[in-house]
Amino acid sequence: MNRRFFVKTSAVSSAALLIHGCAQKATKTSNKLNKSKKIQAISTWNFGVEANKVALNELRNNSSAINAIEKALNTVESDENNTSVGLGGMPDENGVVTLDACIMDHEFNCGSVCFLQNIENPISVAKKVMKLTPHVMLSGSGAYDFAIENGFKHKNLLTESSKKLWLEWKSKKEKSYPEINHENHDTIAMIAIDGNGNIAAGCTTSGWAYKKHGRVGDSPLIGAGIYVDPDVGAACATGMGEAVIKICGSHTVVEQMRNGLSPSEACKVAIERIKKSNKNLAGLQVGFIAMNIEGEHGAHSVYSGFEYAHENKTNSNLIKSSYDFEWK
Ligand code: SD4
Repeated sequence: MNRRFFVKTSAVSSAALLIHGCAQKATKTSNKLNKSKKIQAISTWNFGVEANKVALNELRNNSSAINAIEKALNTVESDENNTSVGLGGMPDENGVVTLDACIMDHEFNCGSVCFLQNIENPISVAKKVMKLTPHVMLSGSGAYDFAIENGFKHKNLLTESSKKLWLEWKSKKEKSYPEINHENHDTIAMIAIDGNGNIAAGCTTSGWAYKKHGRVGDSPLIGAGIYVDPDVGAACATGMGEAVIKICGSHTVVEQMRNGLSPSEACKVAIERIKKSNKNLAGLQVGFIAMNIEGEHGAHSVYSGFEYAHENKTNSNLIKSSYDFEWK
């Protein structure tokens, strides 16, 4: 292992563990937001800054949180320069772009697609699954057929530049997976609160570059990639999906907030579980973002390098997540 691990102790981390180990505060049951905290969005990585602008524009025009998230994530999916989501996303080991996405509103309605191919905007297909079917998740060719039936267009998502990189990777004798961190930040996940104080979340990705054909990550899994509880708040994950699935990551974060932890403290508890459940943490980056129904937000990641964007009516910020280990 050629990484230097050192623990970054912080007031937040000790407070989180102290609070977690001691008496837990009463469950929050009110979903009434202080008016000044209404209308805001957080999203993963630096491409979240532009996505949040789209979401805030929608929210200012009285859009619901879930519709604002869909519009915002569509712009990232359709940006071919972004090599980790939708069009131009990095393909799997066979050179096939396969997409995972899910969305959830403030009434436990949710929809999801996984292993979807040749459809540019999987988050919108996920929303249609939620609205038009009695199901939560459609996969592969079934998800594709459903999308086509509902007016989505077939599109080749493998751009020339992604194809070139994939061919270079394929020609190497020693194949390694690109590390998931700031150089290769897959997945946009977003949480938004609308003018009625309703909270929602969504997530969309082309997943781990050069993954095995057929591999599905955490991003389409309700409870792993995202989770929303209208009495508590919402959380989203990014990073190595296998590790997030093992601990039902986003649900874990929301449950910690239910027990009285702040969003960043709750994310830190989930990262502790990631660390406990994986013997080898080399290169295993996972980050969580969370927002409670009071509009407080936070994040925590295994390694440095994770950041999230926040935007409300007056401010737009890219915030460095707290973390446990220095990257490299
Ligand atoms: C996955 N969680 O497919 C996604 C990838 C990701 O930053 O978020 N990378 O496992």
